[in-house]
Amino acid sequence: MKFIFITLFPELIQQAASVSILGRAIKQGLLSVDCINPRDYATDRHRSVDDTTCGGGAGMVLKPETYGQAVARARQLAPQALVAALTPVGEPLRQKRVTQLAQSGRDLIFLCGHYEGFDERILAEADLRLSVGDFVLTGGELPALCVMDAIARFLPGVLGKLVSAEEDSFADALLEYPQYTRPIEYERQLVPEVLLSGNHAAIARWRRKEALRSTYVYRPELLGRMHWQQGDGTLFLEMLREESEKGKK
Ligand code: 4GS
Repeated sequence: MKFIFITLFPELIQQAASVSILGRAIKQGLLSVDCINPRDYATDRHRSVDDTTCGGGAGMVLKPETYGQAVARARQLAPQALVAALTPVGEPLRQKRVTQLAQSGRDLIFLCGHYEGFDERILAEADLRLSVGDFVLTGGELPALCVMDAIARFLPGVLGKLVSAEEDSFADALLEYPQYTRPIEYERQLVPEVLLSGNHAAIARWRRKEALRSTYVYRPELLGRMHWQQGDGTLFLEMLREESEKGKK
């Protein structure tokens, strides 16, 4: 899969894409990362990519022409690509969209702004607008890297083992259960005994219950979206009873 970043800071993308799992995957040719700098299409003496805002007020706006030409170039390199703009106005990114984009097999062109907003006519080029959360960053590069990273995990060969269909947490909208490794005692805290029991059914039940607990405690709003499995009701009630016992102590 091809990822093309339209960005004023290609070095930020190239650095991030050069290490760890993504770095290795790119070396192996499992995905590719290219950058196109709108500044390369600026024509004036100062190579400007922004201008003052129509209607007045402080702040600058990214001009449409240079980004427009950069998108045109990106489309030449990846004619079937989807164009995604990173903006707080976009659809909040969730795992569902990530797997859908990975399965589509379409290349992606990311429109990254920096400091300032896009002229609305740049956004008209985008097939989708994505946000990584309700907060404001200095640029769209980190969000675009987040999107690529999340998709890359699903491309064949990128992770050691295939990502399972149920996929850690989130596929069924539950958080992960807590995990432990050795030592069995660390700073007077023990690994839960059941995990050392070798009883695989009991371990599976414990993990499911703790996933329900984490979600209930930390992200209760996710419970509304989760897929309930056979046996979840019992585990959930047990967990609720334990939590309310804790509250009494
Ligand atoms: C996000 C975000 C963002 C908005 C870019 C202000 C520079 C900045 N993009 N998810 N101008 N959150 N973009 O904060 O996607």
